[in-house]
Amino acid sequence: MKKVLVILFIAIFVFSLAGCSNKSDSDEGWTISLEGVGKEPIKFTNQDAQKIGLVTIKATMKNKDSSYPEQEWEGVSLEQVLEHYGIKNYITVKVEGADGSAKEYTPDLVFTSKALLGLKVDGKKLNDKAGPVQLVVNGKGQKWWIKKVTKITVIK
Ligand SMILES: Nc1nc2c(c(=O)[nH]1)N[C@H]1C(S)=C(S)[C@@H](COP(=O)(O)O)O[C@H]1N2
Ligand SMILES: [Mo]
Repeated sequence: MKKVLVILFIAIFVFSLAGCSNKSDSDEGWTISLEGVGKEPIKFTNQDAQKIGLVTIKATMKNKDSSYPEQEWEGVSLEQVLEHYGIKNYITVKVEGADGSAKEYTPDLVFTSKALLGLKVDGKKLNDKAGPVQLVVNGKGQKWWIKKVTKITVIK
């Protein structure tokens, strides 16, 4: 009986280790509600982001004295996300954070700013205040960089 227990414990230990090692940073689970596309909200997950493909861009936050350094952001292109769901024409796309704070972005801004659902900055996961997903809006001021993105609404 003792032997069985020992083997059981070893098995549980080994399985839990395997579970941990399988999880890479970018596998961290998150869901963003994508609304205004179909009748029901779409659950856009980290797995969907991987499917569309992650990109890396250099981005700077605009500042009056332009003293913000350029950062390397990894994430999924907002434009590609919308294209993935068949959205070509829209008036604006609204991006909202967990606190309910939101901004609207025109297709032109999405394109020129290379807007990204950012997952990593300079190779590091985002902190709890901003992550797991922060909108990256290259060249725009920090009020546009919505933290803790939870909802995206397409306004057609
Ligand atoms: N979710 C969310 N993101 C946000 C905001 C907010 O209120 N909620 N404010 C924006 C503005 S106006 C600023 S100045 C920065 C502030 O980030 P900080 O609170 O980490 O300094 O976040 C931007 N992103
Ligand atoms: Mo701000």
